[in-house]
Amino acid sequence: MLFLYQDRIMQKEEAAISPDDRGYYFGDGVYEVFRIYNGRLFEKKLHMERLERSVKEIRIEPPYPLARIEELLLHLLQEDPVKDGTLYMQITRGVAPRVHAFPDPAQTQSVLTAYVKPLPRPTETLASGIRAVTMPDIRWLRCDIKSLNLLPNVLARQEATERGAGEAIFHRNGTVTECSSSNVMLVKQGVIRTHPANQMILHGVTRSVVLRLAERLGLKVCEEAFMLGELYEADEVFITSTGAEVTPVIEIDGKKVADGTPGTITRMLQQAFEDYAIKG
Ligand code: DCS
Repeated sequence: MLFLYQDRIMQKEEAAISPDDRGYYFGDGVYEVFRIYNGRLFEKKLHMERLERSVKEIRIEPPYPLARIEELLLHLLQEDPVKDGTLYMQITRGVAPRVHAFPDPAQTQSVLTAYVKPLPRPTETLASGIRAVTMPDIRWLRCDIKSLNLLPNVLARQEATERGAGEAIFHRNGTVTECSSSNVMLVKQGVIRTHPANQMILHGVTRSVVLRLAERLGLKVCEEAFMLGELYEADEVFITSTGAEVTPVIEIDGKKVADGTPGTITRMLQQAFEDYAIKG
């Protein structure tokens, strides 16, 4: 497997990541997961813009200008082509002795790594939907930054898995935010509702694509938070993410969503997403 380390492509086994990397000590870094459809990076611009925001917000100076980073990622994909897959990339604050405060920028360079991985589309769960469980959102208050610190997300997804569910839906005092690695939307009386893109959620690329497609289809969209009770009472619920696309949620905390089958608007959005992303 090929691996991008700074501006060099190597075999993954050859990459030597320092134990003093601040990503390893503190999760002091940011990441992106791009979807690859038909050998091309999907919504590259939105991912690059989010990356730019993430590094800015945590005050990391990327090792190269972002335009150069984009070139490096494209070059990696050229060297390691896949039809359907993902490109994972991260930037950490770099290598320095373990001290909480930032290292001297004159002596430290941030570290860029990336790789490409084949990943088929999740056809089974797209068709059948998934079960979800709800959990308190115990994350920090800057969930809009795509940081490497994912421990609450990891614990939540593990608990969901142990409870036989495919995703954990987070709430803060009953207000639904998003999920462990996806955004969540409901449909009630024909209106699509999802948490506004503020500091409490990650501004998902798939979320924004789906909202755009919904509007194009003439569907009503409302970016206002909703409560757990409204989630249970929804006509339809679905999650969106780079990996999950538009995946129906058919059961929450052991209770069926409506009749327990994927909803009509969810199906429309899945189709619109497929037409837009895959058939192009
Ligand atoms: N919310 C959280 C907490 C996420 O981690 C993700 C993506 C999303 C929402 C959806 O965002 P995108 O639509 O831009 O994918 N999580 C990435 C991850 O960690 N693996 O795959 C996607």
